[in-house]
Amino acid sequence: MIRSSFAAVAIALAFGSAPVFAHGTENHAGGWAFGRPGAAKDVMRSVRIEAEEYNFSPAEITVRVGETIKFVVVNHGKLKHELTIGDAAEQQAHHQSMAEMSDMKHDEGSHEMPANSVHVAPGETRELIWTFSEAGALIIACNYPGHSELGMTGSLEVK
Ligand SMILES: [Cu+2]
Repeated sequence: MIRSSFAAVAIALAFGSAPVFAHGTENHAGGWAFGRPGAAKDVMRSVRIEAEEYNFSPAEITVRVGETIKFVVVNHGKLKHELTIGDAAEQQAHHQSMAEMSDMKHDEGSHEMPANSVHVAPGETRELIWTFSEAGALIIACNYPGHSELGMTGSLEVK
């Protein structure tokens, strides 16, 4: 618990965001400040993201305000990975919630993944559709414990 808190703070610091101790946008019923889950019929383009231990490629993505993007996440690694879209506070909140769960719970799928995340098993390809409503500097991250610290993060700029 202490370790994961430090890790989350490290992520927030690494991305130069403030405030470090802000609570994430956990009130998902009220939506996300940076956008919303998109519909397949609204997809304007796809962005393919390759995941492996421990990086995303590309790690720098730029989208435009108003765009609905289909992220196609391919896991070439030997471990499960996930991709979460969010601001620093959102990433910190999800990082902590995943750190508090056992692997067994991940496997059972008992953890309800928020709509801004997608889990991808080794060899699988999964999609995440998102509509970006506001300009800003977002982050993509894999929040499996330890992964973002080892490099599974990237920048997602909304222009
Ligand atoms: Cu990962």
